Amino acid sequence: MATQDSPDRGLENADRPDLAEAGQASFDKIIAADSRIEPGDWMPDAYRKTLIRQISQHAHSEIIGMQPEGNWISRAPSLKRKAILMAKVQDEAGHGLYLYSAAETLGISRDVLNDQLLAGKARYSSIFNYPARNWADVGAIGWLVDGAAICNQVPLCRVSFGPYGRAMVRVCKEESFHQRQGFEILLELANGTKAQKQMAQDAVNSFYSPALMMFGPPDSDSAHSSQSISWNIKRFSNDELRQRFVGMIVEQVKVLGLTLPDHDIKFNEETGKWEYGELDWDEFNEVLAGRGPCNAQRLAHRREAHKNGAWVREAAAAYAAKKAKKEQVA
Ligand code: FAQ
Repeated sequence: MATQDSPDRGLENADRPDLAEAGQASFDKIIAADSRIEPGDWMPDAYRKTLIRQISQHAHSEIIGMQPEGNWISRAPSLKRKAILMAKVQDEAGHGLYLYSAAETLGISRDVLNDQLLAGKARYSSIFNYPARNWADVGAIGWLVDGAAICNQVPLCRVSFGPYGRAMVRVCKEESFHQRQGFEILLELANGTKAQKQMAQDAVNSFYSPALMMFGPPDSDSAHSSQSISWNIKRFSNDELRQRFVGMIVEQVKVLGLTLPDHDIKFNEETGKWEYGELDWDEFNEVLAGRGPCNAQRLAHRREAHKNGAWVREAAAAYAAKKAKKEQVA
């Protein structure tokens, strides 16, 4: 049983069966009114579990997602580009922190979540297991990866769980700047020499499919979608958001003077939906199984960074203890 001090306190309703009937009725009413569940409210165990799963995966994605671009801070082509990229990577650390905090309000500790990540037991977005090979890839990450993230996350501002939705509002504002910086990198390369334009095109070719796969498996294979939609966690299905994203980038790529590596993209007037070519879902499943191009490297790097940061955590804890003692005396 979870105790008040255990890291996963409050994860189950089993401790208070007397609250179940009234709690469920109140929860159903809040969801039906499209209003917000707050951390102190009764919620079904499965709702809490789903949110912890999604929010923690999202937080881990932000933290691991710092790596592909972080590698380029020291190699950015100018001081201005370096400053912009540093700000972006710092934002991602901040997003991870808001999200871990939102997950903590559900009764799980950040230490437990971090241990799950370091042990290789937690998921993070498939996209961050692809390499950033050159500066054009940094541009494609900003334009396509942050672009897909915005498309997925704007509806999450209206998620039924209060702390997650409020965190998303700020995250989305920052993601918009991230996407613009990526687009601008690609625009400059696309208007540069022939070789630079080719670099930009190669980067778009590499990141197009992995970015589309960020939205998750096709609806027919999405285990969690229908339940999450009924709880107002997801507002749209994976395929709906993927189609919306294709519609966005199909126009933006024209401004870049580049092309998308997919000849099957078209708007179907009858269904009102964007159609695109087959995606390689075997590749997606391989990445999810830990066998993508950079899975091992990303986790090894995170473990090393955690180890190297031990002295900072110890110093912060010692300072907090000293401060608390001082306040007690005063
Ligand atoms: N990668 O039933 P569904 C960013 C898993 S942040 C890995 O459809 P669901 C910012 C899924 O977990 C990017 N795993 O799942 C940035 C489940 O496995 P499980 C992160 C994936 O939850 C930019 C299974 O497949 N964003 O980019 C993926 O209903 C640049 C079945 O799937 C978020 O996390 C995937 N792509 O829908 C940072 C947004 N897709 O848990 C740095 C919040 C699916 O049963 C640099 N999350 N899976 O073992 C969501 O909106 C949802 O969780 C989905 C998946 C849409 C990702």
